[in-house]
Order: sequence, then structure tokens, then C-alpha cells
Amino acid sequence: MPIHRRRGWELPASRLTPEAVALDRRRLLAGAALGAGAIAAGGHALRDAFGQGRDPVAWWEAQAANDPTRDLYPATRTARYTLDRPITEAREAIIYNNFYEFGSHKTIWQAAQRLELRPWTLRIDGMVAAERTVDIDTLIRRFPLEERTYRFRCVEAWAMAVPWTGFPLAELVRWAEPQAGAKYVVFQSFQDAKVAPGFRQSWYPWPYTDGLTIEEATNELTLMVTGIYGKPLPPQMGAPLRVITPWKYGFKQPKSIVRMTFTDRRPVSFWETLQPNEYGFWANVNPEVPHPRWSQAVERMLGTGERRPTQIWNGYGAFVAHLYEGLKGERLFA
Ligand SMILES: Nc1nc2c(c(=O)[nH]1)N[C@H]1C(S)=C(S)[C@@H](COP(=O)(O)O)O[C@H]1N2
Ligand SMILES: [Mo]
Repeated sequence: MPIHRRRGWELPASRLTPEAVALDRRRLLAGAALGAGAIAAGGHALRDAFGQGRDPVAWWEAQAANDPTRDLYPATRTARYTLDRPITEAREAIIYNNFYEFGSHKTIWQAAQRLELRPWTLRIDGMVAAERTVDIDTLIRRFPLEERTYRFRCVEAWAMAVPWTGFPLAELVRWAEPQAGAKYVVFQSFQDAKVAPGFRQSWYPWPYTDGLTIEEATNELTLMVTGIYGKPLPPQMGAPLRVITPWKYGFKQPKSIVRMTFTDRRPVSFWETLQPNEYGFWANVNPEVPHPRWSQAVERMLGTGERRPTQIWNGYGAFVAHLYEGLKGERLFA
């Protein structure tokens, strides 16, 4: 087990995330086979030897050194996207994750090492000129990679500031040639019960999905992410492909994507299916709109525990506020 320093603001005694609390109740009521014990034990039963006893940073560095795209790193940083706070320590970001496929708690980094990153393909389907399946390495080499420092905000009120590597999703959308009537793009995460124990938790609506409007997907901020801290992503952070929309809560940003579907119907995501009153379609960051179970006024930085006032649009209003101007009667913020 990694040494997990408990931070003052974490929920005491429980490793369940706020995102999962309501579900846990539901699961207990349903009397599902996998009882509270497995989760209370920190997912011991769900873990295996991958990454066990290793230093998480050394383990990741060794993996990165063998990655087929290692020659593309580090990519040049784009100066336009500046931070107002220090970059979070890599070590903190790679051991504190939400990735429910691997468990409904934060310490999933070892379990996620079972995810096999090659071969990997991305299926592009639905309302496009031609449906296709593209190999991940072909895809990553098609679009020039750049590095961008962005703030990141989970709906649970923890936050980080990290250098992502990737390419604008707008370029991939253009390449996919969506039909004129396509209004949304839906991302689907991997689904393999042999790899990840979460799929046995049948009360979750697997696979993990979430979607964006085409305007959001092609906004200049929206990044198809392949790396972080100047290296290919570690599996626990969504390798080999994840989407990042820094003005939205983290749950809108699916990891380990295998499929992108263009559609004219607004999708209902994994989280919206579970708790529509808590996790809506838009989910833009706003300090003034509390989550039904906690305030969003303040966020806490991973690693330092520093508290900072939450910013509307997570501070990215100049890039994205215009996307929402015409929308009336929509719950834009959670
Ligand atoms: N496939 C998948 N993607 C996911 C999640 C998940 O459970 N499964 N969790 C989301 C949530 S709630 C957050 S906050 C971020 C966390 O990203 P990180 O662990 O890389 O910091 O991933 C998002 N993407
Ligand atoms: Mo989250």
C-alpha cells in the first residue's frame, strides 16, 4: 500500500467519495453481494500485485520509458494558458484519483496498473461522414502534441493544477467530419470486467460515459489528453486518452476513452443516470451553486491542502462564458 497521508479535509474514516455516498446507501439497501467490508478494507480484495510495494513515481517513470509514444514527450508548453497557483506535485496527483472502474475510493493507482494500454483503439461513430476505428498510436501521431497548464476541479471540492499534454479536441472533431445535424459528442470509457473490479458493481450504469455539445467540444480549451507532467498518462489518470474541459467539474471528463459517438440527442451520462439532481449535463464550475450535499464556495488543493475561493467557470469565463449566453431555463452549474 502506498503511504496515504490523510489530509485534514478528507472525510474521516471513510474512503468513499461524496460522489459515491448516495450510491453506497443504495447498494446497502439492495443487499448486493459485494458488501461494505470490501470497500471498508480499502479495496484489498480488489487489488493484486501490480504496482504493489513500488514507489508510484518510479513505477510510472519505468512505464513511461517503455511507452510507444515516449519520443513525443515533453511537448512544448503553450504559454497562453497560465496558472494563478503552483503546479500540484506529480506524486500527489497520481495517487489520489477518481476512477470508479477500479474502486469507489481514491487509492486506486495500483489496481489501475492492470489496464493494458496497447493495443488500444478509438471508435468514432454515429453522425459522422464515415464511421471508423483508429489505432491509438496513429491517432496520437496525427495531431501535434502541446502542453498546457490548467486548473482542475472535482465536484467534491478538491482541486489541482497540472500540466496536461494533448491536442485540441476541435482537431479530432474536424477530422471525424460530423454530419450537419450532429449536436453532441459522447465519450465512452473502456469496459472490461477482467481488468477492473468496478464492473462487478452492477448498480453502476457501466460503461462510464459523458458528453459535450459540439460547441463545447470544439472550444479552444477542450483538450484530448495523452500525457501529464511531460510524460504519457499513467493508467490511473486515464491513459491512453482522456478529455479535459477545465471549466467543468471533473466528472464530465471521462478517462481511458474507447469510443466517441456523434449524435443529435443530448446524452444522459453515467453520473446523471445515477443522481440527476446532483450531476447535470452542463456541470460548469460555480462557487455560488452548492452541491445538494455541500458548498462549492471553497476548494482545497491536493498536496498542500491550501484552500482557495472557487472561481466561476473555474476561472475560464473569458474562454467559455459566451457558450452559455443563449441558454434559458437550463441548470448550467451542476
Ligand atoms: N472512466 C472514468 N472517468 C472518470 C472518472 C471515473 O470514475 N471513470 N471519474 C471522474 C471524476 S469524478 C474526476 S474528479 C476525474 C478525476 O481525475 P484524476 O483522478 O485523474 O484526478 O476523473 C473523471 N473521469
Ligand atoms: Mo470528481
